[in-house]
Parts: sequence; structure tokens; C-alpha cells
Amino acid sequence: MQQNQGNTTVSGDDMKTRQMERHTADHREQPLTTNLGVRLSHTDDSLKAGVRGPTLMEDFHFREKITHFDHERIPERVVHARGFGAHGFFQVYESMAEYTKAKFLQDPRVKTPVFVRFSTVAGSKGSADTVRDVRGFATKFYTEDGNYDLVGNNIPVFFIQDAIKFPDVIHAVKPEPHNEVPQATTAHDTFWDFVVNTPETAHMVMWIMSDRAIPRSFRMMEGFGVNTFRFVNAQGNARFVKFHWKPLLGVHSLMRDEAQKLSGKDPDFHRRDLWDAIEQGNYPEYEFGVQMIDESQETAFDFDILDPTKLWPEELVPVKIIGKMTLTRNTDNFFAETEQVAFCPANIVPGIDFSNDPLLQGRLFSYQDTQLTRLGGPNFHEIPINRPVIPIHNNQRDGLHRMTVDKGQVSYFPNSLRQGYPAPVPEAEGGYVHYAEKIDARVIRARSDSFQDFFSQAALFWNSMSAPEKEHIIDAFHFEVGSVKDKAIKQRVVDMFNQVAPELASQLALKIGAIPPAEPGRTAVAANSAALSQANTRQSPVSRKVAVLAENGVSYPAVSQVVSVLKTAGIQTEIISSHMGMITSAEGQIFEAVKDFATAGALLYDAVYVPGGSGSIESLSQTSDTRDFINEAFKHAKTIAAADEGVDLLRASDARTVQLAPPNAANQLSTALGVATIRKTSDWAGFSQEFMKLIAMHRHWERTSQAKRSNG
Ligand code: HDD
Repeated sequence: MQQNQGNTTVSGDDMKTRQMERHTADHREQPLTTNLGVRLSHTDDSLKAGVRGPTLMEDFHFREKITHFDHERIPERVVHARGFGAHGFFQVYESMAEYTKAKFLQDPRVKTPVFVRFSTVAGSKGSADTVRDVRGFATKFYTEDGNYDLVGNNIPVFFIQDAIKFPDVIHAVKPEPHNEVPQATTAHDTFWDFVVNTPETAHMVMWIMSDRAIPRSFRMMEGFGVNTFRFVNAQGNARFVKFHWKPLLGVHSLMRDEAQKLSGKDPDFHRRDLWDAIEQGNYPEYEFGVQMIDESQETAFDFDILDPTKLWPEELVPVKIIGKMTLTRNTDNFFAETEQVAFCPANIVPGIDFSNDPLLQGRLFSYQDTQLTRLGGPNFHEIPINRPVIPIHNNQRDGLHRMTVDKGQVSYFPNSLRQGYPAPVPEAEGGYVHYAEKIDARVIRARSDSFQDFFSQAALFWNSMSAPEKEHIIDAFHFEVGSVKDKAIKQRVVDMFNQVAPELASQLALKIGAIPPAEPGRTAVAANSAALSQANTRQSPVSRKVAVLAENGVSYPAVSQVVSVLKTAGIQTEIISSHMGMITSAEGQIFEAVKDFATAGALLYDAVYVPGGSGSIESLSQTSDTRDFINEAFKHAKTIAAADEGVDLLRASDARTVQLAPPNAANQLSTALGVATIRKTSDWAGFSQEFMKLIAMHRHWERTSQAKRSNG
């Protein structure tokens, strides 16, 4: 599939696309038929005994159509039910032969096809995208050694240490069983009841209450393999590894209030964002990183490297960036691809092996098992999205929905009737051999003592947060634990997190009517890790969305020149008016308003721009929709820009609290707290550049802190 071809890039990335194409159907300009190919003359009426009579049993068309419809749904995933997928490819930057013999990590010219599915965990298939939850980040690499699945999350640790507790944590977080309420949220009694009775959850709970759990976009999240795996090289030497995805756009999040409102305004916010970005050619990119620990260092850390509630601080174990994944193609059919894709952490290739992480060990069983119910039998590997791009040969036969017609008399091994084929492959020729770890132990149902420190890394996470991130965590705890009815559970949350961050616990207690801890908890961890804070992430304005508020009479240069600079930088703009359709600038040019205040909202944009033009501003100021729009963007710390009379419109909004360009000053740019204003300028390019710098910063948190202080 990916042979060397001189110095040219070997394009394996379209192998999967070509394979999938063999299974696609294009119905354009085709006659209507039954599933058995009979052409149909009429499909709008069932066959009846007389036009007003009963429907006849012999109506094969009716029976087939309704039967198929009746069975269109399959069970949703028991977790990660709501997801969204895309195709792409992966390329390693340099050969990793020193560490692993995995073929897809050897040759930088090789493009390995991938399919990625992002997901939320707790919600049903039809729930909203922006709920507070961990996001699944599952990648299927279609390698020349077979399929490799990296089934990760956007949070590097997990709630529990042992897979046997997975049904418990999921039952606790899912809607409560007696009334199936609430949907897709951790803000309810059973979740927090589980947390206070399971202190190993502390670290993950800190992440879940942080901004990580409400990402701005799937394109702006990190991914983590979470569990510890092994790399094994051709000499048979192994290292412990953890896997990372780092988005080139940086890691950015929504605000709680914004995320909750978005659930109503656009429940498909994240999937729409991913789909649109790919359609527009803004291909999401993630660098692939590995942390590696030598086998000899297995017990050298003050945490157990097999404990999935622990991360390996990047300051101790650096992340080596080894390649990049680019997502380039949306699906043709959501059900066939995104719904039917089946991931499994046990799907590995030579060069990668498992560790004894007790969460991983349980996962190795669960995923294949769950697909038997979800996809209806043992042949789901034949579904096009799940097929490897290399041939499959073995003696497995039959079962529900078998597609392959296996030829011949023999379906067993050893055999002589088929000369011993299909034949096992020696390790040297690529046959998988499990790493020969030495195990010398007694059978026991217990947890290792080295897994007993539940709070140190939770405290490390808290220490590593910037001031706004800490505020957001307190706000999240306030909402979530404040939604719990049982007072004893609320109190126990305060007491438990007093062990992690005493200032968090005491502030939370005051907000939710619990008793503040008498003295700080016992975990005294001073360390912090810069890599954990989103304040240190990459910044880029690319693919951000800007709302331009305009009416008839808007200034032509103020719109056209700014929009053209933004577009060149890969920023999208949409003109929003009180009505959709054409609007005329003061100079007579026509713009199209693609949205109006009913169909849009500041929630859907990263920034707002109000160009001048007295006619436009006069009309805009006549509706409270405009003020609401600006106020909402302001509240959510988004970049706001205005020029000329547009600045006056800001004066009538909450943005008046920041410094704006004064009425008579010409060409004096003011950029205070993420609000860029200017009057009487001809330097639109310079103004646009400043605007873009602010957009790249994502949010201006100092504004929200200031607002809080002045309110409080
Ligand atoms: Fe899991 C789905 C990630 C622990 C059992 N899991 C699932 C998906 C992701 C993860 C991303 C969705 C895959 C897709 O898009 O189809 N799960 C994780 C991570 C874990 C984790 C990062 C901790 C390190 N999971 C975990 C445990 C168990 C499971 C401990 C059970 C013992 N997970 C499942 C499952 C799912 C699943 C029930 C549901 C649907 C599916 O597998 O295909 O088997």
C-alpha cells in the first residue's frame, strides 16, 4: 500500500477513500427500484382494494419500505452516544524505529489514512454538543499492518482506576434511572454522590469542572490516550508510553453561561463547526506526541505510571512531537461511517503493546463486546468504515450479516487440504508477538498501595491554573454542586475538595450554603505544570467567525476593507442585519446580510464588528436586538471592534465600561480589554491587524474578572 517511491510522498491517505467508494451508491438520475431491483411505477399510494378500501397484503413495495424503516435505528452507544467523525491522514515527522517498529511510524513520506470520531460521553445521541463533559477523541489508523485504534479523550486522566468500576461511574453520571433526568450533565445528585464516595475521582473532577470540559471546537482540543501503553522496537526493547494530540489552533474553550445557552441556540455547534471548517478547506490539524518512560524507570516517580488517574507532568517527562494528523474530508453518510464505526483499544499493531494499567485491561474486553449488541453480530469488521485497507484471511466463518463469500472446503487450522493456509507469520516478517513481560504474582482482588494518593495531582492541576481559569472552576463547581438536592452530599463535596484546594472549598461552601472547612485540607502540593493551563496555549485567528452588524447606509470602506483583510487571514465574516438579503452602503454598493437577529446571535461568533455609517447605526440603535448582541459578546469576553458611528453604538451597550476611541480624535486606536475602536481612519489595514490580534487571543478574561469585581 505504501511502498517507497523515491522522494515523493507516498499517498496512502486515499486508499481508504477508494476502498469506501466501492461501497457507495450515487442515486442521481437513477430509476426508483425496490431493494431487489424491480423498477417501480408509483410510490405515493399503497395498493388498495378500491381507492377508499383497505391496503392489500400483497403490496410488496409497501411492506418492504415500511419494514426497512421500522428497523432503521440501532442501539446508541452506551457511552459516547453523540459523536461526529471525519476522514484524514497521518504522517510521522521522522522515523521512530529507535522506539517502535510500528510501520506507520517509520517513514515520513507515508500518509496513513485515519478516521476520527469526537464525542461527548454522558448525553444521548440527540443531546447537545456544548454540554459540560469529557470529549472522546478516537482515531482509527488504517495502517499497512492492520487497523490501529487510539481511543482517547480530551482529558488526560480518568475518573476511576479499575475498569470494574466503569458501570458505576457511568450509572452515576447518566440521567437518574427512576425518571431519566437530567440529560447530558454532571449537575445532579447521583454523580456527586459517587464522587464523594470515590476519592480517586478528585483529579478528573477538577478537569471536568475546568474549561477543558466545554471546548470552543473539536479543532481546539487536545487528545490523550490516557492509558499507559508500550512501544516495542525491532530489537524487542520496550518503553512505557502515553499518547498526545496537540491542536495547531491551540486549546480554547467556551464559558459556562455561553455553553449552556448554545445548547439551545445551536445544539449542533461543534459538529457544524467541524463540518464547515473541512468544507471551507480549514483542515483541522493535530500534532502527535509521545511521552516515553524507560522500563527501568517504572517505579521512579512519586505516582504509579500505571494509574490512569495520574498524568505524567510534561516537565518530568517531555512530550516528543513525532507527527501530524490532518482531517480533510467529511463523511458521505453519517450512519454508515460515524455511527457504524467501531473503535477498540485492543486494536493494536506490531510495535505497540498494552500495559498492566487496570483500566486499560478492562477496556480491552469491553469494546468488542459492546459492538455485538450495537452492530448486531460478530461481522462488524466487514462494515466498510471498519475494514482494514489490507486483505483479511482467517478461518472465522458465518454469523449474522456475513458479507464475504469465503471460498473452499477448509475453515480450520492446521490443515493439509489447503497446504496449511492461511499461514501464521513469523515475528520477523510482521506477525504480532505479545511483549514477553515477566509476571510473578499471586491472584488477588485488591488495589495497589501505589494507587492511593488521590489528591496530589488534583492539587497540581489547581495550582497550574491561571486566575481566570480558577474563577471558571469555582463557577462550574457552584453551578454543578449547587444543583445537587441532598445537603449532605454538598457538604461532603466541600470537605473532599478542601483536600485539593482549600480556597476553592471555602468559596464553594459560601456559594452553595454549606459549612466552610474549619481548616485547610492536608494536601500541601506546591508544584505546578505550565502545560496544564490553557493560558499558555497557541493563539491563532484562523477560521474564527466574526459577525458584522450592518444596515442600509453602512460605510462601504469600513466593511469591505476590514472584511477583505480578515478573509485573507482565514477569518470568516458574516453580515448580520435586522433582515436577511441585500443592504445598500452609504456609497451605494450592495452587501448581502446572510443572517438576521432572529437566525443569528453573538453566541455563534468569536467576535463582533460594528462598522460606521450614520444610516446603519441609526437603524441598528432602534432595536434592542443590537444591544443584546453586543452585550452578550461583551459578557462572554469576546473581541469587539467598532469604527466611527459604530463606537457610539458601543457606548449604548455594556462595552461603555471600557475605554473607547474618543468622539473627536482622528485615527486614534483604542484597544482596551479586547475592545478595539477607532474613528476617522483611512488605515483600515492597520485597524484590521489590531482587530485580528485580539481575535487570536480568543477571549479577554480580564474583562470578566473586572466585571465581577465591579458587580460584587
Ligand atoms: Fe470507553 C466508548 C474513551 C474507559 C467502555 N470510550 C468510548 C469512546 C471513547 C472512549 C472515545 C467512543 C468511541 C467512538 O467514538 O465510537 N473510554 C475512553 C477512555 C477511557 C475509557 C479515554 C479511559 C481511559 N471505556 C472505558 C472503560 C470501559 C469503557 C473503563 C469499560 C470497561 N467505551 C466503553 C464502551 C464504549 C466506549 C462501552 C461504548 C461504545 C463503544 O465502546 O464502542 O465499550
